[in-house]
Amino acid sequence: DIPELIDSCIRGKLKEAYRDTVVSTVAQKGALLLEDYHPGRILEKVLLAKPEEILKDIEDAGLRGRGGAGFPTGFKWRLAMEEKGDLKYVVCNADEGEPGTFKDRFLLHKHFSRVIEGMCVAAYVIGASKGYIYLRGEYSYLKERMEETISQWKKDGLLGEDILGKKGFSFDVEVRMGAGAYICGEETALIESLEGNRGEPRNKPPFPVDTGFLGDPTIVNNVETFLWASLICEKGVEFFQQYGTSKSKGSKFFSVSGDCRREGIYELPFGITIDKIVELSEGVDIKAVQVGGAAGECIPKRDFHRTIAFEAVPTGGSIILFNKDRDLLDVAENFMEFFVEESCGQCTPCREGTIKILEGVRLLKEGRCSMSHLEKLMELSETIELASKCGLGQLSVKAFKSIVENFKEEVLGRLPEEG
Ligand code: L3W
Ligand code: SF4
Repeated sequence: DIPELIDSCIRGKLKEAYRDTVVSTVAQKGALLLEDYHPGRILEKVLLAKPEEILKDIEDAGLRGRGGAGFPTGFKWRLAMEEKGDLKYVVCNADEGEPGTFKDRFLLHKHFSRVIEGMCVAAYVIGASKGYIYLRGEYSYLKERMEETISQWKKDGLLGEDILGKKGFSFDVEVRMGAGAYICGEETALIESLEGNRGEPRNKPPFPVDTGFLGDPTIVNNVETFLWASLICEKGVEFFQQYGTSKSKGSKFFSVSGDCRREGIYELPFGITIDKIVELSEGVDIKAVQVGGAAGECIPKRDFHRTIAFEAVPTGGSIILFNKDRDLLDVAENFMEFFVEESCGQCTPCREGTIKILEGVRLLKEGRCSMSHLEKLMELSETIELASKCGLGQLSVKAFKSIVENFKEEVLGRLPEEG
């Protein structure tokens, strides 16, 4: 209901010129009912049930990973649960590094206990005894507070041996720092880094669910995924499913920034149109919206009817608005510089290809790129997508390609006349 959405958005309007404020279209019924939360209460309930019953709820809810790829969380947990062995791990991917994404920072700051509780639920389901939170290097200022909360959980018997008196259920959590490398958000690079190695992606398969941290079964989930898992256990499957589409259930946290009056964190239902987000955030003269950060698609105004969902336009949470005065080649250049800098250098298509695309974008900006060179850049982009080893390389050219394809007039207008 659009009027109701706008109304609740305005009531939750940004109270301060700071991003840690939530605007929500689902404030009345969504995750923002977090105020009545008491650490450990969900866990008490969970420990009365069998791990299989809890897993069934996560599966029935249709929770999908909130980090970007949307892999079914319940299925991932089931694969890890079915693995044999005493040592299993739960890893929270808090290496939020996608340009334009800052929703996990908010969740770690304001709702960290929820995240720990979600990790405990996961540990109970898969039979893990140790958890790690891999925190983005730039978020080091959150570490002390997070560790204080973890200590309190230990004091309260919510972490440690025989949690809440449940014989045999022991689980401990530790914060480990990243060092500012975007690639460490890729789960296998993250695991390498946790092991003390250089953060470089591994080949997949094997997947971490069977061969993860130190070679043992490991689940890696995004911060927000754990938060939703705890909410599903607390409020039930129906609560979670009240929003969303048939393939992307629930609502999601988004970081909205760029040329709008209300930048901030938004909790919005999957299935929302890009148009609606522009309207809610009070974007002015918006000609393009970048969905999914540097690794995402640049959507033109004529396509703002498209919806945000894993089966439509997917995102881990980053939405950046660009107004009519922005040069989208500046945007492409900025993103390509980012990937050149962040490529781990392990495979050639990504290491060398991103440099070639960046050079091409600069030629385009200077009006020195011929049509045939542009065609070669598009071909090279496909090679990079197909031949790169990990998501970073595969998605590194998505923004560039979508800018060329979706803003043809603007880009072709930059070719030299003879081109
Ligand atoms: C078991 C199989 N598990 C897939 C698991 C896999 C992973 C998840 C998604 O990320 C996006 C992109 C990047 N058996 C499995 C299986 N899995 N098949 O499902 O896997 P995948 O390969 O589809 O995607 P991905 O390469 O993990 C691609 C973004 O994620 N990205 C992530 C960054 C996230 C953060 C964060 O959460 N803080 O930084 C990194 O590349 O942009 O959108 O768990 O194991 N047959
Ligand atoms: Fe490293 Fe890029 Fe290859 Fe990924 S695609 S392994 S980031 S060089």
